[in-house]
Amino acid sequence: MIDLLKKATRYRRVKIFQRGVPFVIMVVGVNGVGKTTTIAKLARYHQQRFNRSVILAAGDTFRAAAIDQLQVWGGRIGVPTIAHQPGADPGAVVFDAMQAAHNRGADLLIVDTAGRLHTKYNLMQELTKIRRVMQKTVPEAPQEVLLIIDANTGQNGLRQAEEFAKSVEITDIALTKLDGTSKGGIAFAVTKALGVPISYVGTGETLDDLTEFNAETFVDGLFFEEHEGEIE
Ligand SMILES: Nc1nc2c(ncn2[C@@H]2O[C@H](COP(=O)(O)OP(=O)(O)OP(=O)(O)O)[C@@H](O)[C@H]2O)c(=O)[nH]1
Ligand SMILES: [Mg+2]
Repeated sequence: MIDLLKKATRYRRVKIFQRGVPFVIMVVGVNGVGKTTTIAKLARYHQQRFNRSVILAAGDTFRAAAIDQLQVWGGRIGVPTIAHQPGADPGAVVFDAMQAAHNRGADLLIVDTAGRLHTKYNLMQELTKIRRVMQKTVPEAPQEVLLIIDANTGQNGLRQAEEFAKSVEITDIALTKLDGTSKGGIAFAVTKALGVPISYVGTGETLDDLTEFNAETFVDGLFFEEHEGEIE
């Protein structure tokens, strides 16, 4: 088990940041898994750890609150958020954001997306379109497609992952809400099914609650919790 996680981590795609070319992270996942929060955490991580300039794109135009939420986070961490009106074409938002990233010489653009799985055909179309729009400005974009999975979703998380993998090539996974009751056992199933590494772990609602995934720490966590349970 641990070997599987380690192996996936080893084969994690090398991230190449080129000067003058924005690195684009497209964040996908179903409603409520923690996409927007993880975007803010990731932006902060890249700012603090690598001193990168970041721009956010409010590609989830489906709900007005989603746009506001991203803008609030952007304000808090001091990064610009490119947004249009609710209901606007996500492709248009992403196009503007790509231009902004390019013109301002941003190192990193992180794109929020809507996660409505019930309209699978639309989801597929939307993600494909967003990708195409990105590639008009940066042919290799999105360099990272980050699937967010809520650690509490169990087997359903696996189904979600497979569904998204049909629409877009997932490169990385972030497992959120590991601070809750779940130990994140779904990590094994998803890594195995998609052959994609878990890169980040979310452990809370604040900006600092994001860590790089470490297979050993993760597996230790699984057993430590079980052991505690036995004593009770
Ligand atoms: N405990 C905990 N809560 C989290 C974590 N990540 C996100 N949340 C919470 O989960 C809820 C949903 O997070 P969002 O970031 O809005 O999720 P989303 O995927 O953008 O949701 P939609 O935009 O509605 O699709 C919020 O209350 C977050 O604070 C985490 O790692 N731990
Ligand atoms: Mg959101």
